[in-house]
Amino acid sequence: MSLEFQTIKLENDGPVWWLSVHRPEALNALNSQVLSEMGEALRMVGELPFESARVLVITGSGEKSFVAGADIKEIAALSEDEAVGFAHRGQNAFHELNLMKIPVIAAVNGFALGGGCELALACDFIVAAENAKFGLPEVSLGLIPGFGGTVRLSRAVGARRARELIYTGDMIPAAEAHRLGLVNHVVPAAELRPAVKALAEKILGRAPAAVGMAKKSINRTWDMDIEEGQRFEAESFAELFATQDVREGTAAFIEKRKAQFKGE
Ligand code: CO8
Repeated sequence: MSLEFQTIKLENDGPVWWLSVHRPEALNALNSQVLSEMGEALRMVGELPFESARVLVITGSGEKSFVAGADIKEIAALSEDEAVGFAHRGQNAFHELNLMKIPVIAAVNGFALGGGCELALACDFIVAAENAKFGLPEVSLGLIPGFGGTVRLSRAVGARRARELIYTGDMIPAAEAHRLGLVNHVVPAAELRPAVKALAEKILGRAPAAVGMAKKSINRTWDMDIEEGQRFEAESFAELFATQDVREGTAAFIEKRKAQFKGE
C-alpha cells in the first residue's frame, strides 16, 4: 500500500511502515506542509490494527540528508504568534510518535540538524548511517530548538552534554553521537535499510500488545518517582494478562516451541 503525499512518502513492507521526508530541493527541511502531511500519515498508521502496522520507520529521502531542520526560509518571516503556532505544530506531530502504540525507529541517513535532530530524538531509538551528522545549530540562527530539542536531548545524553551541543550548535558525526548514547547503532550507509529492517523483524516476532505496553510504560513513567512509576508498571503488566498472547507466549515456552502471537 502506498498513499500519495507531496512532501513525504509513506509506504509499507507488510506491517512495517516507512515514512520518508521528501523535499530533495531543501535537504528534506520541515515546512508547514511536511508537518501537516506527517501528522495525517501518523494518524492513519496509528489507527491501523496491529496486524497491519507493527513498526514505523522515519527516514529522509535521498542519501545526503535525513532532515536538515525546520525550513529556515519559512521561519525567517514568522511573527512571535506565528512562531508559537509553528513550534506547537512540530511539537504535536513529534509527540504523536511517542503516543503511538507501535515502536518508531529513526533511520538517520545524513544530516539530522535542528528540527531533524529533534525528529530523530522523538523516535523510540535511532539507527544511523556512518555519514549521518547530528546537531542543534539553532543558536547560530538566533533561535533555540523549538520542536522539543531542549527537552529531549538532555534526557537522551544528559544535561551537560546537551548544554554543550546546544550552546555551541556543533555538528557531530554518527560515531560521536553513538558514543554519547544518542544513537543505538551506526552502520555503513548501504546497510542502513537492511539493518533497520532486521531490527523491525525482530520486534515483529514479539507480542504486539506487550511491545506497545512496554513503550507506554517507558514513556509514561519517565517523570514519575520510583513508587508511582512501579505502580503504573504493575498495572500495565497486569493488563496484559487479559490478552491471549500472554497465554500463548508462556505456553510456547513451556512446550518448547515458537510462540504464534495474534495481537489479542
Ligand atoms: N531550511 C531551508 N532550506 C534548507 C535547509 C533548511 N533547514 N537546509 C538546507 N536547505 C537548502 C539550501 O538552502 C539549499 O537550497 P538552494 O540550493 O536553493 O540554495 C539546499 O537545501 C542544499 O543545501 P546546501 O547547498 O546548503 O548544502 P550543503 O551540502 O552545502 O550544506 C548543510 C548542507 C550543512 C545541512 C546546510 O544546508 C545547512 O547548514 N542547513 C541548515 C541547517 C540548520 O541550520 N538547521 C536548523 C534549522 S532551524 C530549526 O530546525 C529550528 C527547529 C525549531 C523550529 C521552531 C519554529 C518556531
